[in-house]
Formats: sequence, structure tokens, C-alpha cells
Amino acid sequence: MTRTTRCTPTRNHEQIRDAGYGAPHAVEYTLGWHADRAQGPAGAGKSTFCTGLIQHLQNNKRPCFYVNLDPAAEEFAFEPDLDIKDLISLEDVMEEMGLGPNGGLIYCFEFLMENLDFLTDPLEEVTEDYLIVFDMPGQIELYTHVPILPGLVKTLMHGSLNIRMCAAYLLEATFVIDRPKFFSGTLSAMSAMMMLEMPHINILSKMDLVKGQVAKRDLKRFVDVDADLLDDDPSRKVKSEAEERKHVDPASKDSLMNGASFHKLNKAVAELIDGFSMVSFLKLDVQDEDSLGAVLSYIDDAIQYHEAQEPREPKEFDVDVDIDQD
Ligand SMILES: Nc1nc2c(ncn2[C@@H]2O[C@H](COP(=O)(O)OP(=O)(O)O)[C@@H](O)[C@H]2O)c(=O)[nH]1
Ligand SMILES: [Mg+2]
Repeated sequence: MTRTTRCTPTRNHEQIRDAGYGAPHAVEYTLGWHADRAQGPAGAGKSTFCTGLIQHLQNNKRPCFYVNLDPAAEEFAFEPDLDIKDLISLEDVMEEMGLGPNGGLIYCFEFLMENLDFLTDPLEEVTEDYLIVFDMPGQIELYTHVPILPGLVKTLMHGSLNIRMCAAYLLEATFVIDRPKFFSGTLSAMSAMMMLEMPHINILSKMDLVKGQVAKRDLKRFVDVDADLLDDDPSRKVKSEAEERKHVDPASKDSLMNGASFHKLNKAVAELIDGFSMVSFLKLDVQDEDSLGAVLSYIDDAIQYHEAQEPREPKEFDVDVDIDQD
């Protein structure tokens, strides 16, 4: 079955593009037959990444199927082919059930799991040459606290659909400026990797915001996470050994008041992450086609996209090229 790319730009597309970027936010997530799923904290740039990825796929004449699974999403640069809001919206749930945003989101996903045909029936129609892009909500609890998403991933990957999936976890690059915050974001990424048990890439998004602020050599230590970054933190006051020894008990008032216990906790978290050696990051500048292309090549490898393509006769390739050039 041959289908053209379904993702069509919405009327808001140009408005969103022209509006430029808003204030920097924290971390977020996207997922993706080949499916790529964007996930991560709210404001990390998941939806922007999905938009960039879809545009990049279109530029390269690759078909994609865009699924919005954020029941609170309001604006889309491309019209989703499937939108959870046609099943249930966060606004309605909060109003009718009297729930807050986090409880409401969990309710929406529980409702989706009870009505999975809404998602699986249209996906049955999508052929292997498509990249399915899932845009996900930002509430981190969904990835780290409750077992709903692992259940959803299992259905899509191991049920009759048998979709090969890769999760893309986005952490905003500005976190590298605040090292304890960077490690806390990295811990969330690791926790999501363990919960979801699926191929996973981690991305430092919004690289444009840290351009010129972090030396290349330092950035390497964030990309391949290095726990010693906390000891070399320039924002931390260096203390003499004698001073450090005074704070061996992290529960003492002195330790608490001068931040020594906070540092010890952060160091323990960083060493845990380092010890597992599971998290490293790809850098993403969503405005840069090469950067998007590089991230996509990792996703393609993870989902074995190219291996799964039917060999095509030369005449089936693009015929846009004028072969009669002199
Ligand atoms: N400077 C900069 N801003 C970005 C980038 N990606 C997203 N943003 C901005 O960050 C905010 C949140 O982005 P969005 O994609 O909606 O995040 P989501 O909540 O993870 O889906 C928006 O104001 C975007 O314009 C980026 O690569 N660079
Ligand atoms: Mg979003």
C-alpha cells in the first residue's frame, strides 16, 4: 500500500515558526515503525523536536504518521494524523472529574488504555516505511512513577502491531549551567529508561541557548556523563580539607546550613548514574537540519529502519530528478 506523508501543516504553522522561542524551560520527552516517541519534562522542547523531525522527514521525502498523545496540547505546527484529544482532553477531565493536572493526565492515560482500539486500529493501517512520531506530555510522573506507559509500549511493541520503537528523552541543555539540576534531570532520564525497557536515546535540546557558554571539553563531560563534574563545579565554594572534615555527618545542622549535605546527596546521585553507565546524550539544535539528521540516524539505527525496508527497483525511487540533463 502506498501512502503519501499524512502530516499536513496547520494554519498556525507559520505563526508558531515566526513567533520564535519563548523563555527557556526545564526538561521533556518525544516517542517514535518505526516509531520515535518524544518524552521528557514539560517545556524541554518535545513538540518543537517533533515538528522539526516531521519537517526533516518531509524534506527527505520520507513518510511519517504523527500521533499526539498530549491531552493538553493546544497548538500544532502539523495537523496530527491521530490526536488523543479526539478521545479525551485534559481540560474536560479536570472540569468534570474535579482533578488537578497531574491526576487528570493519569486519568486520560488510564482511559486510553481502556480504549486502546482508538490508537491501535489506525496504526494497523500504517506501513513499515512510515516513521510514527508520538508527541508525549511532559509530566515526568508518567514516565517514572506509574506503570501505564510501560503497558502501552508493551502493547505497541510486542502485540500484533509489532512496532519497533525508540524513545527520545529530552533534557534542556541549559541544565548544564546548574550541575545538580543536570544530574537530577539525568536521573529522571535513567529512571524512564528502566521503567520503559525499550531502545532509548537521550537528547540535550535547545543547544542554541548554551552556545558559547560552555567549553567544548566541558560539554563532553555532560554528553558522556561524568560524576566528577560536581567536584569541579565553579558555582560551588571550594573548602579546605579541614573544613570538609567538619561536615562528615550530613545530618548535622552545620552540614545542612552550609550545603555540604546537599552536595553529598548530589554526589551520591551522580555516582549512581555514573555506575550504571546507561545515560549519554546527543546534542540537538532543532533549527539545524544536520543536527536533526544526526539524531534521526540514531533513531533509525535503534528501530532498524533501513534493514526493514523492502528492496526497491531503481524506477521506484524519486522520479523528480531530470535524468535528461545535458
Ligand atoms: N531557544 C530554543 N527554544 C526552544 C527550542 N525548542 C523549543 N523551544 C521553546 O521552548 C518552549 C517549549 O517548547 P515545546 O516544544 O512546546 O516543549 P514541550 O513542552 O516539551 O513540548 C517553547 O517556547 C519553544 O519555543 C530550541 O531548540 N531552542
Ligand atoms: Mg509539548
